[in-house]
Amino acid sequence: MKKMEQTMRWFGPNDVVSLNDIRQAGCTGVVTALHHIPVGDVWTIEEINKRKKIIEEAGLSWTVIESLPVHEDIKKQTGDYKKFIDQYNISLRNVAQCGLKVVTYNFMPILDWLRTNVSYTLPTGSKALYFERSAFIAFDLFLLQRPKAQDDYSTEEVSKAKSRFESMSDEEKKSLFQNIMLGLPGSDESFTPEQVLTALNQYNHIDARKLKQHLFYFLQEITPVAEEVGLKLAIHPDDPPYTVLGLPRVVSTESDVEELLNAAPSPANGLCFCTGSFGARADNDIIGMFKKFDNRVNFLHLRNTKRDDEGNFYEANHLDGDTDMAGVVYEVLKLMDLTGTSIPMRPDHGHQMLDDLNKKTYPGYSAIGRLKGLAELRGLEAGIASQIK
Ligand code: DNO
Repeated sequence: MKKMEQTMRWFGPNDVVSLNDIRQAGCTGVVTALHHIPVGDVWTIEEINKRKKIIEEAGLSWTVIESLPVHEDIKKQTGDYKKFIDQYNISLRNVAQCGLKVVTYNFMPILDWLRTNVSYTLPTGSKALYFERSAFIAFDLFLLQRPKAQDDYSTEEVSKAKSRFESMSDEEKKSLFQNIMLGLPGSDESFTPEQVLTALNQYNHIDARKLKQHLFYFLQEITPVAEEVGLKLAIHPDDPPYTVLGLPRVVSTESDVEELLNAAPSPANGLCFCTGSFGARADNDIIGMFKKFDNRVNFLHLRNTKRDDEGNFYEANHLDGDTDMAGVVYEVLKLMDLTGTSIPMRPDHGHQMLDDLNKKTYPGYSAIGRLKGLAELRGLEAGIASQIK
């Protein structure tokens, strides 16, 4: 029986979690990107090979890129978007020439993932990423002061957010702002509310239908190149999987995925199936979605969330939470058995625990928390595999 290809994300030479740490966790490879190259610029063969060499010298392989980011001009179809698509295609050719196999990317406008608290203390004392809806609405209404934001929320939500905001200390307000800004590219810099509002304004005339057209156009331009050079594309779902700050989000639901896969019907146009992102939405049937799109799943992010009725969710242990992880892994194993291929996966995120608590890692990317997640997933896989032989 085929096993999932076990990897962990590595943020490059500045990551406090080293390649040796990742190797000791039992991974065979890392998932990484050339984070120093500005979004939109070409990844040259020289730069890709330089990074590949460092990884291979540590006894690991690099087959999955996360991410080859998409320039905002492409998402908005403004400015130099055609040039940026051409450059994206050159990068695809280059990474394929260097032997890489899977390219992860997303099509979320401006912000990537979004949480209100990146160190939410769980009853065990470990820390997790948390999305608290009232705090998020408070950010939108009172810190960012986005014009007409009130229209997006119910009267009850607004009044709850107001009391939540009034209960926050200045310190808490400051960290709420910083945490939400972490999802912005280059988020080590500090952004002002004015800068964020200017970026948001540029999407005023772009609704979900239009953003979908831009995505489909992009897919139709890049899929033939990916197919020709033997690469698999893997689009990451929106996180969280719904509209935020008035921005359209178009990779959140089963029907979104169906449309984007049909827009360029090739095995090269596939998914990064992130159980954590899709799973933050109660109406996403995760196992049903996996079964429906399984022949287009090019990469797996295994993560679990626990939702409540108010729209809050935190990142739970990998085998707890609302997603039936055993059910997902069972389907993955059945698929890999049928196709005879191994799908790369990574334990997505992990709690900050034990020595992680004394280190400053990228939010969600602690060493021990991810090692725990990986170990649990590996055990789950072995147990299920032994039963379905
Ligand atoms: C968060 C990640 C995302 C993901 C990108 C892919 O932890 O899963 O930032 O890497 O959306 O482009």
